[in-house]
Amino acid sequence: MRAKKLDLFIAVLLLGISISACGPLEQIMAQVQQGQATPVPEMLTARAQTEAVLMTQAAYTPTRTPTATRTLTPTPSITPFPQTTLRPTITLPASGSGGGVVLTPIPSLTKIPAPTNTPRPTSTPPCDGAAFVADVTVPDGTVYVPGARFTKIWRLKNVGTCTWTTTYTLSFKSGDRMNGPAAVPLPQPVAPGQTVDIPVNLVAPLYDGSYRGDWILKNGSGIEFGIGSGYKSSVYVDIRVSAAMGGVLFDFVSTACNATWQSGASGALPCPGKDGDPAGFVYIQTAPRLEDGRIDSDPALLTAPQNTTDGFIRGIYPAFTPQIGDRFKATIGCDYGTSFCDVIIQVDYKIGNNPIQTMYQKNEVLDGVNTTVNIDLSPYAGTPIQIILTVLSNGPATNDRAQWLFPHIYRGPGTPITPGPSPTNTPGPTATPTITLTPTLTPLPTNTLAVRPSPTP
Ligand SMILES: [Ca+2]
Ligand SMILES: [Ca+2]
Repeated sequence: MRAKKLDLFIAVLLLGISISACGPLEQIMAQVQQGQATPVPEMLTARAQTEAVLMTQAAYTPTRTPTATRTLTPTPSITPFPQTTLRPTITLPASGSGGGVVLTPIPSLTKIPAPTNTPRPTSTPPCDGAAFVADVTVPDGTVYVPGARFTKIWRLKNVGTCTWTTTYTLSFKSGDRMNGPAAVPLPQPVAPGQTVDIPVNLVAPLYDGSYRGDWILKNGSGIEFGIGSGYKSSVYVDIRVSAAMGGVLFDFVSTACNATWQSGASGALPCPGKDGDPAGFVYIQTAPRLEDGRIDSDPALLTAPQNTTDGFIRGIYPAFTPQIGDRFKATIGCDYGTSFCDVIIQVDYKIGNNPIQTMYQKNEVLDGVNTTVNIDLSPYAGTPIQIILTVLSNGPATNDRAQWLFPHIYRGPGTPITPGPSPTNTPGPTATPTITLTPTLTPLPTNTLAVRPSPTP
């Protein structure tokens, strides 16, 4: 129907044009009349109708038939192709099926950069604002053996308008503290635009896993600020601990109060003890100063024998079963600043209810020199032994203050190692000077000492 009406309309139009212009149709019609052409029936019909229209034109004004409102067949709205999400797991059939479909794998998810690494510049820098520059040490994911000591250093830039004084700190905020301090002061003032390296001494946890600690800057008033958007983000240290690499198996400092401390005085000594206690005392030094005046980042045990001639102090630790290759390590000496010190330092041990025996001994005086202890425990492999840290006053006990810098048992990585030099991958920075290496494999007879406490006080 529509088509016919449209044809008619077109024909009328054409006729209209041809009538006024005496166009080709008129000529054709003339030819038809002269028998020179055969009329197309529709043409004739059209003409007749056109004439009818023309004749009635005078009768009424042609209401211009509103051009048939073109009802557009609603073209199907273009539905956007559903976004084909190609999962990496889609397995395409082997080629040859002729499909020729090439699935472009979605680019792997881009890791959103950690907030700490994207300092966002703002137009108006605040008084206190920082930007992360670099991990100077310990890049993310660094693997450590359990108990390893390491120093994390962040390089940060002052992008604020205020100078960071040394009252500013980098403070622990959240996550795993890794034996770190609550806060470290900035090592030097940092003017706007300058960078600073901020070191923090940390200890890897004792169990396998991933660990992260977040740290934030604080100004002199204790107000936190950081890096990134709004200068609110912390910086972090991110490590992994793997015992497969070996590590510190026994820390005699952090477990000091698990030991039983005794001297010639009656009863067990308190732990930690009180400096100056005439019965003898033990406590932990967190930033010990060695005989040469140097401050070490490892903790130490300060031990003083009972203040009497031939006094002693000893700490009997819980039993431990060494494996071949395990080593007892420590640095020993006298406490810095002691006016006089003359002690005998011993590593003793006890198996079951047997008498105490000595595996190592060394006379220490305050001479500016410390001694490195490195004992192979292989002779005791498979046997539960109680290691005993002992200090004898070697005569008068006045000012006898003995220092044990980070005594611990170290196990090398991988398969058991044969007795020999200590593994080269000692965890953490070796801050202790190697003065003398004393691998005393043969336990010394206990009766070589003129002065020695009786095993049963
Ligand atoms: Ca002495
Ligand atoms: Ca010394």
